[in-house]
Amino acid sequence: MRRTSAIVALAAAGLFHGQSTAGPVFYPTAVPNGHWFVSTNVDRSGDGKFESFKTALFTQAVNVTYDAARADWIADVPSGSHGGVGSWTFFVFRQSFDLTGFDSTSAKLTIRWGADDSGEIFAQRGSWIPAYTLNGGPFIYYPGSSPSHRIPTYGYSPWFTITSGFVPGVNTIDFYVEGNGQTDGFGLQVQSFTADSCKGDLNRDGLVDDADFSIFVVAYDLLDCTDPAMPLGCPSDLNADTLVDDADFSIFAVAYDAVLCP
Ligand SMILES: [Ca+2]
Ligand SMILES: [Ca+2]
Ligand SMILES: [Ca+2]
Repeated sequence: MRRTSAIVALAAAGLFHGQSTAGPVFYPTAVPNGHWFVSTNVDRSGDGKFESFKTALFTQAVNVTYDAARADWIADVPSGSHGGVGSWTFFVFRQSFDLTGFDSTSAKLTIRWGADDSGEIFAQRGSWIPAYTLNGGPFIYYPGSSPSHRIPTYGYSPWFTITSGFVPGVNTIDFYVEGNGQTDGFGLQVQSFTADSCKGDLNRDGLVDDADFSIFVVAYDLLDCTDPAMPLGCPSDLNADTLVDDADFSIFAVAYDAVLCP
């Protein structure tokens, strides 16, 4: 019992200092509420046109209900339909997520996704190839699809990992999908999302400043990461050698000088 109590106490101490070792959070489309939003524009003359996508009409996205195999997909309405084939429907599916307290240059997001329609230019499916853009960066096509080799996107792609294009603080990813007006939508699943902690940002507020220094000096005085008073995970041990000493202070000083997390 004593051992259990000690572990609980250590965990509580760690949480109190904001030193949770949890990674950043990105939501699959299975849980759209509060996380996934969609800007929808129906334009019968807009087939395949980038200009037809609007980013000023965002509403809460909802799970579609027309196909049990797509229970975790989303659209602006449960039917995913807007007047039938030929009512080209331009969706921008958006999620914003927060990397505050993390080193954005180390972020790795592993996902897979699918979209209806596929831009295959037959059977009146529309001609836009589904693609995403992270923080306004280049558009990245559905895996394996390109203007010269258009493939169906109606099921989940292979898993792939996004390792660049992240920025400090709040990030935004947009998926551009053109539906043909009938049973349209978008699905995304998440395998993992990881990022290193921002070195020196011990209270995880996106800055390395005096508040962090106050936390660091306490750990520096304790020195040994195995000291029961040390916060869980010994986050002030910036070079991971089980001691909080001058070597860590040197690293801390560099981050403190930069103030903003990378
Ligand atoms: Ca469709
Ligand atoms: Ca901080
Ligand atoms: Ca150390």
